[in-house]
Amino acid sequence: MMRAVIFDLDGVLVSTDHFHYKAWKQIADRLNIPFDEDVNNRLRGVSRMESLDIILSGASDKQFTDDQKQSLAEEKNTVYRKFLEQLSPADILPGVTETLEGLKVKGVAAAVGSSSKNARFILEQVGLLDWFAVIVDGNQISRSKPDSEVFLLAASQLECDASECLVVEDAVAGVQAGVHAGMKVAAVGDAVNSKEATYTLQRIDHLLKLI
Ligand code: B16
Ligand code: MG
Repeated sequence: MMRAVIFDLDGVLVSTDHFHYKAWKQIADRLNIPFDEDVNNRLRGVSRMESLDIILSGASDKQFTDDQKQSLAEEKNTVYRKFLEQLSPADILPGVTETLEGLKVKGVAAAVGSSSKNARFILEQVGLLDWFAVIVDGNQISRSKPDSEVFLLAASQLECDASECLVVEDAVAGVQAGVHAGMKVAAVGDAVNSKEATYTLQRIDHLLKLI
């Protein structure tokens, strides 16, 4: 029996990838490193520092110290946080509120499992914070998706077994993280082509039929 749904945040509940893109683009352009939507897609579900490493791998002729990388990541986050200030309830993705309402009616717990250190701020900005019994984000984990840590920690805080949790993910790395955790995974958005997902959802509220 499914007792909890653990939602990824970015790309599932709210989409902030255009803000990630604009913030990273400023830095990549200044450093003369190629950066486009394809590279940006590879950053989905991946931590900030690992995202920076992926971007910097496009400049194999340049070397960066750890301090320089730290400061580039901080610079990106400052620009990104400024964009996040524009978020409002209008940015909640279609079907999300109906899905959360449906889960509440069925008595199924809702949680968030996100790689983002800004997850709480984003949820607060769009007014979704109170819907979730548990929120595990990038501040509480040491290993990024596709590692299972974020989802296993959420399950443990929910006091649920992994087999009682369904993960909803938009990133291939996130689908893998859910599978590694021993959970069923519903793929939405960019992840629908993942062969590893248990279910593929054209609309997030269709998950109510799976519970
Ligand atoms: P931050 P998710 C992820 O969120 C994003 O998909 C990914 O692009 C980003 O690099 C990562 O959070 C870290 O974000 O810089 O805010 O800590 O999809 O796991 O909710
Ligand atoms: Mg995501």
